[in-house]
Amino acid sequence: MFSFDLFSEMCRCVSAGDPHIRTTDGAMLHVMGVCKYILSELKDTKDPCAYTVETTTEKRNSRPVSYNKRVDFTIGNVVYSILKGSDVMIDGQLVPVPQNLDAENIVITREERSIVIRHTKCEIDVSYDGRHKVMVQAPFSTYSGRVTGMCGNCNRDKEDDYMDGDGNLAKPRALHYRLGQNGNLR
Ligand SMILES: [Ca+2]
Repeated sequence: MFSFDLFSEMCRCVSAGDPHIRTTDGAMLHVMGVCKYILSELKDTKDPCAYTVETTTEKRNSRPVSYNKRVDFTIGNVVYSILKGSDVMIDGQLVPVPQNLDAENIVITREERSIVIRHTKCEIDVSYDGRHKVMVQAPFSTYSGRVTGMCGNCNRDKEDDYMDGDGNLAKPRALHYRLGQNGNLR
């Protein structure tokens, strides 16, 4: 039932392709609409490691699906963005890579094809290859059961990752989310 051998100490989620999301608990979600949505979030405002990772998708060519075109990682009231083509912005301003921001505990590097934004204190990694693949990784010990968003709650139960926008459990096999402009799924 469980399949976390490789990443048992991490909550790890990938959104790739057109896009398919493999949640932290191993569920597969298929998101085809064009919108901005919350991939992963810890909302606890008292926790300095609270964060939000949002992705924005776009149509490409005439295909009836969509692709990740941008990821926004918000932590400590700063928004770190990776754009299609791998440009990086901090609070909306383009910045060169690499960046080592000691005060913010942020390191931004290029690793192979991807840009990786790492919060060193909270141990959160957010990466985007500038084309379609977004990855979020955070420690299981800190975030298990506390996070929300398309990536699921990282409680090692994949069945409860199939939630619709109202928090109702959807049938896994029937789950092909088609989101509208405001289809913000949590
Ligand atoms: Ca779960």
